[in-house]
Amino acid sequence: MSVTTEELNREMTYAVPRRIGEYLRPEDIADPTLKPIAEKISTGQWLNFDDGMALWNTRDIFTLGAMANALRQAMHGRVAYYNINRHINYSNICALSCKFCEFHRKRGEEGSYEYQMEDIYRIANEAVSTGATEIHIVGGLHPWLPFNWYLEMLSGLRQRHPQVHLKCFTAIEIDHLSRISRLSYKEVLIALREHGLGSMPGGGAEVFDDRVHDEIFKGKLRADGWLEIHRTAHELGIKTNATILYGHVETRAERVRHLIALRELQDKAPGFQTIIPLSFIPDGSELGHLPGPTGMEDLKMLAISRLMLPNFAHVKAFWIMQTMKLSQVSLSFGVDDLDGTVVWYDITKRQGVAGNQHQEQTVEDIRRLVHEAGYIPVERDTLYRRVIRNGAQWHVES
Ligand code: V47
Repeated sequence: MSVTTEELNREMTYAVPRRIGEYLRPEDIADPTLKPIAEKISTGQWLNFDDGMALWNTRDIFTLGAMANALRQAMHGRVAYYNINRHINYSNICALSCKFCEFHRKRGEEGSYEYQMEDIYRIANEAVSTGATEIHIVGGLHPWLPFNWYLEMLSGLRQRHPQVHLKCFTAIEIDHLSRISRLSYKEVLIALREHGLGSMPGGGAEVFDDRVHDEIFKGKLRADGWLEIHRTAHELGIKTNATILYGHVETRAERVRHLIALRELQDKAPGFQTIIPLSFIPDGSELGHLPGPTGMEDLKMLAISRLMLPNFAHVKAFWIMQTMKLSQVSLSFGVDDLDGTVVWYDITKRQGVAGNQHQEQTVEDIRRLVHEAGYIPVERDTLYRRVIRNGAQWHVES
């Protein structure tokens, strides 16, 4: 099934926001507790903490979905974005031992690994030869790699592949680089950008709450540090993403407060592109006894993220965590972006899946499931510009 240019152009008019009311009729709101919230959404008002809690407490998943979908459609029409990307997790050796994380290892521990520069360049070459427009690089807090190693990696990649966008390092890694280089956050970010950094991913935010922090990721950068690094990046004109890791020991109230903190930073220092709610995968972690979020909880989290963050352009379902089937359904629950082809992913692995680091979606599959859900697949680059392909060549729409 292919999309006509006319169809695409019609859908791409989302740049001029449509009226949310066109998509949300008062008679569609079945749960009366949601009526005042629907009114606020239709009139462009921001939702407060109590509204966020009411959204969590409703059992009316369809109305919640319809409200999130109304906002999604007003912003993006029926466009659903994906990209051709490759994740590189350069090492799992990490000074931290977060309880939710299955990825981290200590030096010499079974399963620890560290890529050589040549490995990284080889993977990047493979990715570019299969059409990747983005390389997403994150790793553990490596105890002995010097700051120059990171700069060399970026400049080596930029030299080899000038067209490819390098989305690298969570705020946790930026804090680590600042400590080992004795440079400020601003100086670290400027140096990384000079060597090829294009933007920052949203990882490491977890849940902005001291209780949760001390219980399951003690020792990691706290909320204020994470927010300060993203603010600094935005002030330098570096785009970033944001995440929330949900479905472990946090409460629903803590989730709502996390989203409000992100919204406030975006208001004061805009620069976030996308919120990515990360569904906790317990397998293999110290929290392996927890059940992890259900499908209902996943859909609610995605829809509530859309509704609480009207000043974020995009909501992404990261299919590695929400699964591809639920991500498809989530396109009608506020989600407009499905991340990308990924290929290899080391940070989370589901048990019982053979060769479980190989986690790849083909472009054909992504496009097929987007079509089937009634949306129009649009390949984007990291900065959400449409990618136009002509054989092996590609450029972005200006
Ligand atoms: O920071 C770790 C999370 C994050 C688990 O910016 C876990 O485009 C679930 O941030 N279950 C890394 N999540 C991934 C990430 C990301 C992914 C895709 C796109 C983007 C983007 C960012 O994964 C970590 C941590 O919060 N994580 N362990 C787990 N067991």
